Amino acid sequence: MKLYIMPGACSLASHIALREAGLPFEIEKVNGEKLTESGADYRAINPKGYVPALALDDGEVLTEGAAILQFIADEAPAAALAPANGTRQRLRLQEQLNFIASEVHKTIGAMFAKPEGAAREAALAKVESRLDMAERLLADGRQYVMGDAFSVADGYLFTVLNWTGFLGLEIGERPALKAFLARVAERPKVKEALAAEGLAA
Ligand SMILES: N[C@@H](CCC(=O)N[C@@H](CS)C(=O)NCC(=O)O)C(=O)O
Repeated sequence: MKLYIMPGACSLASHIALREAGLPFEIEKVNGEKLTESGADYRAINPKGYVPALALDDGEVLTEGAAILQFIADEAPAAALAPANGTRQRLRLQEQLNFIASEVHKTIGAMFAKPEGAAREAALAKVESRLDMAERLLADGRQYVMGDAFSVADGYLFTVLNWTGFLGLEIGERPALKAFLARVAERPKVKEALAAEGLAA
């Protein structure tokens, strides 16, 4: 398998999942001109042009982080990174992955475009409300998004919350989120993934 990434982007969640799963994989970086490290046209590999994409050993290319994360979890059942397919808990994982993708990822990600004036105020208000939602989710004392066991959702939430540091945004008075970020950052496989992408938590 080969995972296409941009360092620190949402593809970091898939990278963390691959390491937590203990699966063999390669990484290839994609640059802003949509060229891979080896000089290939990334759009010929993933016509969507964005990361992540996972090239499977059978030649298929899987896109969309939430699908890639579940594929990785299902390839390594012993790592218990997702509840079993067909269960209510799997549905709950999908609920959280969709929340992270559409509400947290896209809301914080929008700040990289550096909106100004009223647009910035509106975008910031949305970020604050999504951070509040994530704080409420974790505030019942659970260690991770799905409870007390790490799942693929945690690497994803960690990745997108980590962007607040690059953006100069404050997590603020949200103790559960702060503790969650510190807890995930301490995981050896997360440290490995960050180091491999040239990042620190
Ligand atoms: N819907 C996609 C969104 C992926 C996405 O937003 N990728 C960003 C990095 S976090 C990207 O590659 N942006 C560059 C671009 O869109 O050209 C998913 O959930 O995987």
